[in-house]
Amino acid sequence: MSRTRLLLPVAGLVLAAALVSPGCTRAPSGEGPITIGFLVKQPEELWFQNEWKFAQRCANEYGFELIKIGTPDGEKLLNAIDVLAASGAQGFVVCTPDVKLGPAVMAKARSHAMKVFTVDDQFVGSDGAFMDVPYMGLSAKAIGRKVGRALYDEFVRRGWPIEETAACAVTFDELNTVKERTDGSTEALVEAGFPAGRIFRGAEKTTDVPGAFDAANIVLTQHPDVKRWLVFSVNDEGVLGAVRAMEGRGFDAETIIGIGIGAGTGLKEFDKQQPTGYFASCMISPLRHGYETTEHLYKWIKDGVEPPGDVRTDGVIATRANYRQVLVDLGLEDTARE
Ligand code: FCA
Repeated sequence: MSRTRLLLPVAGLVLAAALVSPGCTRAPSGEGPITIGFLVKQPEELWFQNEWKFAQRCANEYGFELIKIGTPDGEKLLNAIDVLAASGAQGFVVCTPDVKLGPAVMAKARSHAMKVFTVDDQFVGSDGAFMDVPYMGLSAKAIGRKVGRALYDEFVRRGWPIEETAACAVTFDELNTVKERTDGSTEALVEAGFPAGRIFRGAEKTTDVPGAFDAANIVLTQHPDVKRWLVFSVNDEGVLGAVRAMEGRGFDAETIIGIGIGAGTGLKEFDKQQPTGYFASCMISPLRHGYETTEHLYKWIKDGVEPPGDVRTDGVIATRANYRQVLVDLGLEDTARE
């Protein structure tokens, strides 16, 4: 029997939850089979698929059951927790679709005596402060700064005249971990000497390629005089959406320097024969975010080992020239682009 079940958010989940009374099938910690959930806000995003892949590797190695559910909104997330409980799960790793759901998620988890480990996006309580729930996220400001520094270095290397150049920042300030990234890039660019007045921000409604495409198009319409663009954003999707919008207006690899943050989506650009405006990526680790979070939760459930409260992971800049080696170094060579 397969240890994996991939459950998509369908109405049946609600029914399944309603049929089983909370907690009645769950084995107490330390005895019986262990089942863990892994809930992600954007199951269509490669980052989250890769987190699932590495969480599954952890489940296979330790021999527990992993249930993966896409939870793009609050209702689906709360329903999924009931479904996990009905399936006997003792806990779950979660990247929430909205950080403000933290108190509701924790109340629901408590009602089922389930343990929770948060990944990528940190729960925020009703007082606006981050909640004290185990968390693994990015060193977001430092990663953003690396992107800003690398953009500036390439801008200087190409000898672009500043009066023809501007930076397009595709932002999503509602979510702290991604705001820190674009703030860090802005900070590093300005510190290096790029004029703050030539950094134009476009707020995206969703952190995906279409959201970034729309945000960048507004910036482009507002600044038709700009001839060369630096591009940064909250993730690979943000930079790719902006690059696609720029291509639609005649910009290309010669006139765009885009640097993303991720470990999959942007790399597809490096496989294209002709370089595109996606110049580099700050590569982050879905292996750590998928495997280690799940491992911490498993040991917490099985052996009562308290997980670390707050772990931050770093990123490394990769270009067309060296990204294959960076993939190997990060242990991602087999999985990042499947
Ligand atoms: C957030 C972003 C994702 C990914 C992750 C590490 O959840 O929305 O794209 O960058 O952090």
